[in-house]
Amino acid sequence: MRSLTAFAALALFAAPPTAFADAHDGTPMATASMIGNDEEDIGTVTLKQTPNGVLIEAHLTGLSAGVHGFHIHETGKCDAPDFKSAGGHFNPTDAKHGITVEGGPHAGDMPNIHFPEDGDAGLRVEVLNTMVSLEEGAEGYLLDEDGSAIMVHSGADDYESQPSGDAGSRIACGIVEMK
Ligand SMILES: [Cu+2]
Ligand SMILES: [Zn+2]
Repeated sequence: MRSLTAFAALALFAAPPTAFADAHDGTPMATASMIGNDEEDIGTVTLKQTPNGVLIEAHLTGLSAGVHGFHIHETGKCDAPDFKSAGGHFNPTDAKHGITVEGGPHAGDMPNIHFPEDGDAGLRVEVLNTMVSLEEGAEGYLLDEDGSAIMVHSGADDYESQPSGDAGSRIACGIVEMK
């Protein structure tokens, strides 16, 4: 009886990795819980690996109406209120900032998001980032030693100013975490 119990315990130990792979269909996924400057909930960002990049879907609430810079920053640390702890833009290839710039963009540069005037229902955004990866060892791996963070800014990224698009202060931040 004693040895049977031991066997059952071993089988349980072996189970979790399989269950994890099944639950996610083998596709690496990550999430970022977004917080504002007062650590309030600003919504969620999910990241899903595809053969062609990482599909990023944001559901954001409680932002001011207008255009906001939307980036991936280089460190997975969101210390309110200023979120400076997240460092600069995620930039493993030492590129220049900006979608419209020769020699750009940073891997973490993404198009601006537009929060509506009547934004009670929040905002949903989907964007494919072809320069980052959730696969360990791949170029642009987001979950490297110091991780990475999703960031929303007070103003628009002008897509050209160095080093970060003159997008104003950081108003929402979320640490990218493996799901
Ligand atoms: Cu940013
Ligand atoms: Zn940038």
